[in-house]
Amino acid sequence: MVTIFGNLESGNVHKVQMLLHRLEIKYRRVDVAQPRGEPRRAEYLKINPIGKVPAVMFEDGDVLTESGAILYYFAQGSKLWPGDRRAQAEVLRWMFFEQYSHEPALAVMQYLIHFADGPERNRERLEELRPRAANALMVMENQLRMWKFIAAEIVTTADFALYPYTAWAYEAGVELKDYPAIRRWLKQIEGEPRFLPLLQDGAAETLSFAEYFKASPGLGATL
Ligand SMILES: N[C@@H](CCC(=O)N[C@@H](CS)C(=O)NCC(=O)O)C(=O)O
Repeated sequence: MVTIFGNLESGNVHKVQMLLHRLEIKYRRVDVAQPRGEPRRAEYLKINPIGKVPAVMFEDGDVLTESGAILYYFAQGSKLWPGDRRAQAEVLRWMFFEQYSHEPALAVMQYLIHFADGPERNRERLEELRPRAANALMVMENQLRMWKFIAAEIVTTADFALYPYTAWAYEAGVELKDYPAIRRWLKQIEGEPRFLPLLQDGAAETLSFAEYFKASPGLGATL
């Protein structure tokens, strides 16, 4: 079985869980949580030297990291990844947008408010990120006024990439009332088959950090 490393509070992890759940791929999850500093622990750095979640480990011990690369890998051959080269580039365009312009504003704001030292101590950084988040959301809003989904008229991997931190915008201190097309799009995704709500675990089995690493101390070891 594939193993995914990451916690439920991470949107980057959730997008991978959403996709695996949608595609009915059975997996187990090891709870590696940023608020507890676990991605930076020596045991986990052997799996992902960059110290971030998500990572996935295949049964042979091969590891793949970066949520976008993981989505790409699993979506191949499904309807979530288009066959046409130009359409594929469009999906990638939005996935790169998510990683460079959207997630670095919305995910960081959410983290600063809920998991770091709190909004008061991070006021300056939050003020700096707020216009960037608004800009990213406006770009999405304009696209979604014309298109049903973000990269096509049907749901694609790019929608999975963008869903979690957009749906969590209120946790980043951003209201979506001025973004009606985004609100419509969120509802559409929530109405997709086998939709996995935020904070819900889709894993067949879940292990704590301690349980997994006690049993698998070496790189590539599987239970
Ligand atoms: N580009 C990476 C970003 C992953 C990322 O930033 N993960 C956060 C949790 S959402 C993390 O593990 N942070 C741990 C840390 O920075 O200490 C991806 O999309 O997979």
